[in-house]
Amino acid sequence: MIHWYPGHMTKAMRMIEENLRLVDIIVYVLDARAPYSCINPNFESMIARLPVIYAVNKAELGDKKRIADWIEYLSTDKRRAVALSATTSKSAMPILGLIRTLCGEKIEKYRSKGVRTTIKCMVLGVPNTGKSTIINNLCGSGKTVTGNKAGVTRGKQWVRVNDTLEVLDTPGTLYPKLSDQRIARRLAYIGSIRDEILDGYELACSLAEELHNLHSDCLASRYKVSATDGADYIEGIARARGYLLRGGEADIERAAIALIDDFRKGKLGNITLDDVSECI
Ligand SMILES: Nc1nc2c(ncn2[C@@H]2O[C@H](COP(=O)(O)OP(=O)(O)OP(=O)(O)O)[C@@H](O)[C@H]2O)c(=O)[nH]1
Ligand SMILES: [Mg+2]
Repeated sequence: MIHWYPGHMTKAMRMIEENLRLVDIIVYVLDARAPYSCINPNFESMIARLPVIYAVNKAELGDKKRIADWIEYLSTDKRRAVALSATTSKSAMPILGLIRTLCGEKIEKYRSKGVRTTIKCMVLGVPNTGKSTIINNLCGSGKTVTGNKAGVTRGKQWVRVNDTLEVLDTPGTLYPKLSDQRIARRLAYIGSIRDEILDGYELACSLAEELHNLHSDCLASRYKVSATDGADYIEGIARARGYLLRGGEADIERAAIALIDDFRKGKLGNITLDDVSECI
């Protein structure tokens, strides 16, 4: 069972709830490799009254067609969705236009009174999806701390993006009951769950099986192995790479780390695991 809901997330959830009444709009950050798995069921009722922009981030690592399907699915009257790669300069800028559109009424109300208002935006999402990186991209500077592991941001941080926009960075949050273990595994593959609490070998076996079912050739072309179950793939990767222990036994722990790392870095191709027709 994969389960991760440390104390700092309980605190973060409380902070998020308290600050929701102060904000006009939500930027909800999803990882393009598993957008559906990044949707926290606990947020739905909390954010129902607010306009939402789904930022489908790390898009350069995902599958274009599947991302386009998610953008279409997530876009409604009060909600918009945009694909971006926040590590690329200015890639997050379309968010500013969407904020202006979705908060147009408030901006107009104040403008008609001759007052300039500041829109307040909360950035939400599971850990490691790129929330802080998106804020830095919008500001054009490193105002928030980012890092390639889950749980980098620990407290709230208001950041002024420009004269009319302030954004609140929040710690990545999961939910107490990760009862759907397929979702839990996908969150683990993308680095939203602390690696220290995961069984790397088990995780790599299930990733190999998911990849085999989705695009078996991505494993064959990178590692020159073919297999039908996860354990055989990991063993094959270890042998193909020469990861051997004394006595010639395959170093499956090392092969497991290599597979997960390659997936996270996009070395297995552009992959989006969640598919609209399968998830909804
Ligand atoms: N490849 C890729 N990496 C990205 C992108 N955006 C962010 N990252 C990387 O993803 C990692 C996590 O980014 P953060 O901005 O710290 O993520 P966060 O959502 O704030 O994470 P927490 O604060 O832990 O919840 C960092 O290593 C970023 O450089 C992107 O568009 N593409
Ligand atoms: Mg952060």
